Amino acid sequence: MANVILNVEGMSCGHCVSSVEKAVGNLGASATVNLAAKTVAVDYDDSKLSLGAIKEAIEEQGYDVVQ
Ligand SMILES: [Cu+2]
Repeated sequence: MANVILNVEGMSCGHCVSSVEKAVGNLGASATVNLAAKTVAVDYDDSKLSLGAIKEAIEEQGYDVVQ
């Protein structure tokens, strides 16, 4: 398992939080958004899922993964 904290721009409300958490959840990972800090903490199985796929899922929702 791996844990990363991504800096994500553009999240502003509860709707954004649930979109991001759902998109990452659909990949079989778990995401916890911190709106104030503009971060998304992701726990995932790095033998099954790449970090790139997670970033892509977040960006598909319309947010920018800064790192
Ligand atoms: Cu929002």
